[in-house]
Amino acid sequence: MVNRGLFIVLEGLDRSGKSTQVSRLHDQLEQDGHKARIQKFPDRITAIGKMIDSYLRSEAELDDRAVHLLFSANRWECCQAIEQSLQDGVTVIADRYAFSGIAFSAAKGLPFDFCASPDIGLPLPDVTLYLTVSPAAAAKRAAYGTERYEQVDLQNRVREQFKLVADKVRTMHGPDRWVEVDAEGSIDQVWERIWSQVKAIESKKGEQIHRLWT
Ligand code: ADP
Ligand code: 2DT
Ligand code: MG
Repeated sequence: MVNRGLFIVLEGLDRSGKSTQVSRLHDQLEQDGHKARIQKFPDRITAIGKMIDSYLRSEAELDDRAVHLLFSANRWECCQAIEQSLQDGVTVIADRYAFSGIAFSAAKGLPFDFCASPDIGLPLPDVTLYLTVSPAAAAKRAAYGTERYEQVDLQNRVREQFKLVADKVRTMHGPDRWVEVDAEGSIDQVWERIWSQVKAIESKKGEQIHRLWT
């Protein structure tokens, strides 16, 4: 069998540098002759993604549970394409995934288990790189935008929920599936840390894709 692509997720709070590093990782892999693509979550292009986008920009109001399920549905509608890419040897780099789904909705007050359940069975990432940055360091980066969740108090609650998400991943899927990456310092310094983690999971290309929370 030809080696499959890797499924790599970057997670972290707002302004931790996810999108910057996702793009850099994509460029580096292509430069090295690998096939790679970026999958952003939420994917705001689909019909469901457009509803999520209106909600995040406060142009529409939705019940907390309803929007939680939309975020999950947005992953399910991309799931077949992700699996196809992996089979075709394309590495998929996701900018957020189900872990943001739990952390944000649980931070709003929804029960943790309710938040996790709609994503049961999605493709399990080979690794999730969780970018950590102190509130002080994040504050020195560009200011928050105007979207619904870009507020200090909510972000602090999200940070706490991410700790519980990390515990769940490590318990259910093993400690190597969730790796904290220090995201302070220059973009180049953070990049070196990410690249060394990606090189460490090369061997997963020979393994089957597992399922999330199973
Ligand atoms: P996220 O996707 O996690 O919200 P971004 O990649 O969009 O974060 O980065 C947020 C802002 O911080 C951008 O203006 C980006 O250029 C800047 N930035 C990213 N990484 C660093 C870094 N290591 N040091 C300083 N600024 C950074
Ligand atoms: P960005 O597009 O800037 O990453 O912000 N979110 C994301 C959820 O609440 N649930 C989810 O399942 C996902 C994937 C995090 C997107 C915002 O949407 C939040 C910030
Ligand atoms: Mg981003």
